[in-house]
Amino acid sequence: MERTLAIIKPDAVQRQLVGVIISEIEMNQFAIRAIRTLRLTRDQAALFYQQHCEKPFYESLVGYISSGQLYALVLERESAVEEWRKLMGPTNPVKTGPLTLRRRFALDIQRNSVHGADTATTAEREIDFFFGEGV
Ligand code: IDP
Ligand code: MG
Repeated sequence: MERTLAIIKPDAVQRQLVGVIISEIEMNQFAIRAIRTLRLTRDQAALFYQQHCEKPFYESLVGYISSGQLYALVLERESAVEEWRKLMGPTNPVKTGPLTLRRRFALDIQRNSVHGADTATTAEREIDFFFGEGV
């Protein structure tokens, strides 16, 4: 069993897609081990995405992810990191291929509805960020 950190991003929360996304999570054999809703401050958002601080879209990304309520979730299953990324689909919502969450719900490359950690190590760091140690 492996854990990953998922986020239902503000664009999806605002469009009331939390329920359908959680249904997809449960239908794909993930166990929800923790869940919380919160709004990040700008400083917290800047810290969460600090790996992207050199990118041209960084300021805009920080503004967007701190623009409203989000849901952070700890998901557990076999190969959770890879399986959640597969269910989310590529960063840029494409028009063809499997019907991923991002293909179904993303508005554009930035407002792409869901986040997933990229490795098991990153997942544990992101779980600490949202839930503190002990989760
Ligand atoms: P990921 O979320 O698929 O892991 P990353 O490259 O880690 O993608 O980027 C983090 C987030 O930054 C993306 O989910 C998206 O919201 C935003 N983002 C990535 N690339 C761009 C871009 O080219 N323009 C605007 N926003 C972007
Ligand atoms: Mg990433």
